[in-house]
Amino acid sequence: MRVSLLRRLATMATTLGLTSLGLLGAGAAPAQAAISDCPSGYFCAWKTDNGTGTMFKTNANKATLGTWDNTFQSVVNRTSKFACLHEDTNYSRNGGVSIWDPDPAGTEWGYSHRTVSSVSFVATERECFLPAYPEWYAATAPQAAGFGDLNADLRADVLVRDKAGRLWFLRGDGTGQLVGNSGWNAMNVLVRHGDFSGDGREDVIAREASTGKLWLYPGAGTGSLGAPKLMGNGGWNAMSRIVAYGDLSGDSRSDMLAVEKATGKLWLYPGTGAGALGARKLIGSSGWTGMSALVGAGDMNGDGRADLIARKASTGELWLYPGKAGALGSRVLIGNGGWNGMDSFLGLGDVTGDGRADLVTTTKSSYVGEGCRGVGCQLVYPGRGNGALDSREETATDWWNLNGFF
Ligand SMILES: [Ca+2]
Ligand SMILES: [Ca+2]
Ligand SMILES: [Ca+2]
Ligand SMILES: [Ca+2]
Repeated sequence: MRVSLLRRLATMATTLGLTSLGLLGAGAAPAQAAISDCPSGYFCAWKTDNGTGTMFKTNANKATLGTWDNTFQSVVNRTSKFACLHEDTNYSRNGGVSIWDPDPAGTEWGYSHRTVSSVSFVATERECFLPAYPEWYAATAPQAAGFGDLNADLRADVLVRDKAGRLWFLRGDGTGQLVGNSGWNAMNVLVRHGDFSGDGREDVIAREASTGKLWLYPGAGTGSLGAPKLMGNGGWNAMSRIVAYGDLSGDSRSDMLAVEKATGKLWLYPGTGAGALGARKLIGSSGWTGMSALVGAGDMNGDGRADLIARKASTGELWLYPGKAGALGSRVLIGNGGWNGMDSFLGLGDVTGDGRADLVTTTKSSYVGEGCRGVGCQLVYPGRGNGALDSREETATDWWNLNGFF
């Protein structure tokens, strides 16, 4: 698996080099009379560098280009999708690909390379050179973790939101399934951890950016989500972080934590087990806005209670706050700096198959690892079962050009 992933990374580097070259021509002095011949909704190309002469146009994928093969010189993309110009036929991602953003108004045209042999139209830039969703592999755990596993097959799952606002369910075997067609970009928080509705299936909680409302999307037990139910009626945009945590209150029902932006207070919102939240309780009096990541990671220290992992922004340290009945205990340092190089943190339970909860991250551009560098490396930090983490393992290189994972 790793070999093929690394090979793909090398391919991407080539791809991106060509992409930026392909865009160098954009914005050159337009010859409006001819470029404007391209109809709305079409991608058009010409063999000349000023859009004169015979015009090629299409609004559908073209696996081969016939007499137009290797002739595109100036191009404009008046479709609402990304146009991928592949150097090879059949939309091959192995050769170079240059990408033209959707531009329905036809205001930006530019030069191509006379190397284009197929054209495809996709919803996200990423799909010009990678599958819509990344590969996710998880080992089968010896027992259910109670969270991180939407379809209850003992393998930890990930939900991925792409830049087009679609939601993908990654079941842990490298495959993915579309579970949300559109609209998910309207949410500015997406979290999950255990069952909030009371049916034993893991659910998703989302905050709607425009209204500050909190919505519960009940899990169907398959990776799909049911119709949303209102869980919090406005005001949630006052929270800088919202974490689906697991049970902290001690009643075996999943709870939520939230950091209040204005005060830095940490609040516990006990889940009722019927899709609602009870009266909140203060569990951290100040300073929580200084944390740049909060993860409901499950039971990291082996005492049977869910714990919280937090990254301190100023130091890049990782702290474990052990869950007690209705409160958090004294914190323990589990990562000694360097964690600011991480982009996302995922608490998914046991992904390595040893029965102990692990921590999964993706990286920022500053990351330099053994087999992957830059943005979008995926790392697994196996939990030791006593709160500590083992050394990272680089598990994938294609977790980038997306819009969040949880
Ligand atoms: Ca549920
Ligand atoms: Ca509870
Ligand atoms: Ca614990
Ligand atoms: Ca594990």
